[in-house]
Amino acid sequence: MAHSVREQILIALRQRTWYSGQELAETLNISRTAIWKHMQTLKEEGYQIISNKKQGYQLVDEGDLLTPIAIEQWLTTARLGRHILHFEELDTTQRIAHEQAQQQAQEGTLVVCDHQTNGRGQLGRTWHEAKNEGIAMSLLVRPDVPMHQAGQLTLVAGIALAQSLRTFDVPVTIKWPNDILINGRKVAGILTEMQTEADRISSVIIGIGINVHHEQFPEGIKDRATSLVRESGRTFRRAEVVATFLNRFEQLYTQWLELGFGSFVSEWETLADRLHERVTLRTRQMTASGTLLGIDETGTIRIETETGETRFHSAELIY
Ligand code: BT5
Repeated sequence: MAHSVREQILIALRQRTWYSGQELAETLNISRTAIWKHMQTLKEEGYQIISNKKQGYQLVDEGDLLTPIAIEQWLTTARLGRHILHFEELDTTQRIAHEQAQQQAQEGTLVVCDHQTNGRGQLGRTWHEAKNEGIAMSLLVRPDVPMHQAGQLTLVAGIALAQSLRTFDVPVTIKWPNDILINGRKVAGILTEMQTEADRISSVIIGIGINVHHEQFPEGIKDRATSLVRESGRTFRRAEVVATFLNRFEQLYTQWLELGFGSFVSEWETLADRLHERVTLRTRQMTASGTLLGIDETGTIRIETETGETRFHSAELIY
């Protein structure tokens, strides 16, 4: 991907403590005045850059930006996240990702935003976002698999998200199928939506919302929601969290395409919340209680009820 001038300036500034304006101007083949103007814009965007006449410019802190260049510095993927669309404010990243999918955007296109005003959950529910506090992102993939397997991507993304958050020492677990919890409270949610053509998958949009800096949540979710900062007390850079997820997800996505979902069952179970505990589950038709046994090689949940092992393809755990 070609870098903009500002991105090239940042890449240069990251390489050493001081960079003189003259040297930057020569390297990028633009005037010193142009360099100065780009520096002002970068500062307005949130980059902390100091300067003095003798030494030039120094990048002191990159802030907590979700810009492509901020994400890219942590990215080791080959395909995923190599085309990033960043918005300061948006109704929902899912809408833009669907549009991108229809416009033949490449696999791995990522839509991120700092303030999502109308975030979507499953079944018409909403996802709460506070400006610059969390991560709202939608990833476009185009898996060549039968349609009925697309839902497994929710579980694969959940494993990748849980594993990547654990690398930050946060004790997350997965509540089947799409919630990531810390100490029983929801820290992230996943919404997978599919576009089809005839009877084939043309794209899958994996939407992920992660609470990062939130100290408080609105009425209605405040007893059930939490954030990475609240549970760990440490600081996070959202761009690093996004890239760490993408790095992991690319590996697991490839594994899923090559080996199928069966290869994830035991890993999922090690991350599962309330494994071997009693849970209650609701489907459209009924409510059932029993011991959570795990999942099968298609991603279906397995519960030991009074009548024996029962598998549910589409249901919701209630707790
Ligand atoms: C989800 O739905 O958990 C999927 C959330 C996906 C959000 C991402 S953000 C990027 C992309 N763009 C979108 O528009 N959406 C995706 P569900 O399992 O239906 O859970 C929704 C329920 O979680 C709500 O009804 C609330 O009870 C609760 N909830 C809402 N916001 C929350 C938050 N920030 N933290 C924890 N719980 C929340």
